[in-house]
Amino acid sequence: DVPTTIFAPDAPLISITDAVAFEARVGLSATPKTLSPWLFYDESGSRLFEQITELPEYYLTRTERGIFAANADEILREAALGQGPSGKLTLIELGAGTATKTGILLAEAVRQQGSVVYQPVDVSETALAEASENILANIPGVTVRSQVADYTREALPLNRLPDTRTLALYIGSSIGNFMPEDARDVLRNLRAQLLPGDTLLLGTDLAPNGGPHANKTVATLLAAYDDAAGVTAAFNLNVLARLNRDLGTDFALANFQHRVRWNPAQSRIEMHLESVIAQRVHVPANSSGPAFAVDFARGESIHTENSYKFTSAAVEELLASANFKKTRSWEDPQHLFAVTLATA
Ligand code: AVJ
Repeated sequence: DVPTTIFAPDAPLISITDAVAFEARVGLSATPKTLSPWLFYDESGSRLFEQITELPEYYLTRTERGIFAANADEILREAALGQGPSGKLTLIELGAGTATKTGILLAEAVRQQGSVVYQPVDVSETALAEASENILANIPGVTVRSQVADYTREALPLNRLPDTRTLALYIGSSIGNFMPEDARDVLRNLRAQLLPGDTLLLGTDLAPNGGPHANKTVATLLAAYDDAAGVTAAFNLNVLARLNRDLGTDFALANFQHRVRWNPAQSRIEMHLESVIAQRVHVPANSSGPAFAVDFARGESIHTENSYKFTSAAVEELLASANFKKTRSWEDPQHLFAVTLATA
């Protein structure tokens, strides 16, 4: 269930280490300082994210899984509507990671149509290997065709049979990491590779609801990103450990603190790493340029992640901006999370 490593859409196409060097140079020289969330997902960051998905405060993963479990039958029937009688849905998943939640949908597709082709796309070869091993061992009837690719840049490997529709899965609230214009561009890129009648299933975390009977308050959100066990803090700080290892920077992790803010104007959770003292950090020369120093004032922070929270109107609008038409959506009984089906 680890999300794909997402490259900043405007970074040049280069190796992972070069991309880390480029991101660090651009982000740490900027005002305010930033680092892209894809930098979280090295090996230990990916392991920490798996732990986050099991935390009591982090409701997202288990809630989306519950929506799939309750509605897989309807979701797949709706996606298959209008398909030729001999056609079968093919499922493709953007940023599949280890695809733990996808199994529910795949099993249902096998139940409805006898067999299914599943094409997970991810930049992590090891995640894809784990995904296909799990699926092949547990769900008979699935043919897995993994593709190592960065879906924000590369065309998807769609090999179609006549009468067959594609259901693209973009789940796990991965879209929430993108600024609105970038989110629209990712969906437009996907849309350009689909045919009329193909569908997209999009998973989005919902904005807090107002009023005295709200199921989701700002406090719910803050707790989900600042858990009592400190796993999310470790996940956030791990980005500095990664830069130390990959680039030879000298971040002292004890001099930074995990901070979470709700930004109501942008409807997003923000994660920051706040410098607890005035300090200077050194970045050695690398493929992206010469050595440089980064000065932090006490209390200054690095903005490491945005996690956008959507109203159902905002989801529909985002889909429309990429030329998708919402057909149906499903939510959990507490309206924490939404899964939306849209047609190309
Ligand atoms: C993987 C982007 C959906 O935004 O909730 C979890 C990442 N960050 N805890 C999210 C994350 C902090 C997660 N996404």
